[in-house]
Amino acid sequence: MKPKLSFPTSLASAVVLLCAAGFTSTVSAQGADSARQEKMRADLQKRFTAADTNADGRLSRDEAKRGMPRIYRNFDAIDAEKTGSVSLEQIAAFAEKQGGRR
Ligand SMILES: [Ca+2]
Repeated sequence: MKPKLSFPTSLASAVVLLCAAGFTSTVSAQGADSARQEKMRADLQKRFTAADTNADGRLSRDEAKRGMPRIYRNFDAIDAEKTGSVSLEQIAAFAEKQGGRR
């Protein structure tokens, strides 16, 4: 089997994409909106860290029940892969979807 040597290239483009994404959200036309979203993310992170009592970076159903009841109520929807725990990313995506609903 021939080793795939494209990794550095794809890593570089991933970095570029990430930077572009960060740039776009910072200079977004809806400045107030993205500032609000950033604050929401920061709040979420704080609450997530507080709720993650065993500090493994994921929220189990029990941890959600105690620390983030709203997440607990929607646990099955967020934990779509049924892993038994949810990451901050999954919660953030869920929260943004909820917040974006008008
Ligand atoms: Ca945990």
